[in-house]
Amino acid sequence: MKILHTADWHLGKNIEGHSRMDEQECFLNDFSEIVEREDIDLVIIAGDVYDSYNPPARAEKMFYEALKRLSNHGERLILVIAGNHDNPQRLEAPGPLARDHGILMAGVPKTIIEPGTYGNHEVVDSGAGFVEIQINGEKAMILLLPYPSEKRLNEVLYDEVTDDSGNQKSYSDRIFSYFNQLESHFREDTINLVTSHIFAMGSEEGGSERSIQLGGTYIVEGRCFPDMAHYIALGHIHKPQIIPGTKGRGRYAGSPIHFNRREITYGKKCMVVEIVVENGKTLKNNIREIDLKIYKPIEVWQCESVEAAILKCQENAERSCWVYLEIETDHYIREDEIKKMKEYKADILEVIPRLTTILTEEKLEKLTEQSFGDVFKEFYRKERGTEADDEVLELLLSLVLQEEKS
Ligand SMILES: [Mn+2]
Repeated sequence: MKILHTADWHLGKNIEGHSRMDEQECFLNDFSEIVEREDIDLVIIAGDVYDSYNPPARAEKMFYEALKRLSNHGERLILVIAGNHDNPQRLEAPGPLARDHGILMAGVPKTIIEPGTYGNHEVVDSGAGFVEIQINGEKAMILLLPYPSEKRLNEVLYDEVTDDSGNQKSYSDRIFSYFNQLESHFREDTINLVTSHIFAMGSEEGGSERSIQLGGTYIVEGRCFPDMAHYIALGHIHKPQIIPGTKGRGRYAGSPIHFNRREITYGKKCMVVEIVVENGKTLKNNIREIDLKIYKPIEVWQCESVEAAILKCQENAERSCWVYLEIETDHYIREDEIKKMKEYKADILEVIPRLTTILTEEKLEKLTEQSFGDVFKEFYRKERGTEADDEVLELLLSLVLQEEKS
């Protein structure tokens, strides 16, 4: 079975108020080509399909078009789980229509995917937290944990919320219990998979995730994931990486595009996993990363002057990129100067003035030349319109002196 793991599409997400949906559409087109080219059997989308509970209509349309193309009339199964950004009920809502296309959707941990025909394939068994699928004679058992908020997790754990002495179990311990209970569904003759949208301990944040861990309580340890899993497909972290403590079997696919300037130092990927199980033996378990294109890079331009910045905008007018413009200057950048830059380069996200160091030093020198008393006298004169009398000045200086000594 050939599986493609992706996550964190965040359809409809903006950057500084600018839409990224053109780029997301490019990604979705290329993504369906990858899926075709790689001859994928199962696509797993591990949460955060949308960026918000209330995505723009265009984002929803893009998602449905992509699903339709990916499924290829039910030829290929697609499993979608909700992330912390998705509205779980809304994500599941098109389920009845999606089923004919071979699309399985799970919004919350207690979601049960009904057994039966999905597109050209079968769901042979299921319950809260697991689904067994059959694709061309190959069987896969998938443990599912759509984004488990505290409340959603407790709805499926019943007796597992407290330990033997009645103390509340830690979040990580509860996730451990959850998978521990479900692990019995894994068999030797099935391809055993896990998918969730969760923050795994020791993973490195990409820089654009909305925190789901409050003071570290929502972090799960690598040992929480079942040992028998051939592959663990996670969402939430936007930087592609191996999940610590999973012996290389667990991955974050990461998001398909750079969402902000903190992310531009690393590439974007999706994962192709090939697993072959025959007569209770794992004959193949390969993970391969596929690099994704950068459609419209986020760039930081450092310019030595306003004139240099305008020139750079002019020279790069035809290039497609988002720009943070950092400009060294000794004055506030004027409206008309910014207008000129934006005439050449519409996709300037922010103009950031950097006061030149020479100027700052000069100012400092000027300030330190004067004694504190002189600076105060000047201030008093300006504020009150009269000279500060010696008594006030002495009192102030003695206070300053005391403060310095203590
Ligand atoms: Mn995300």
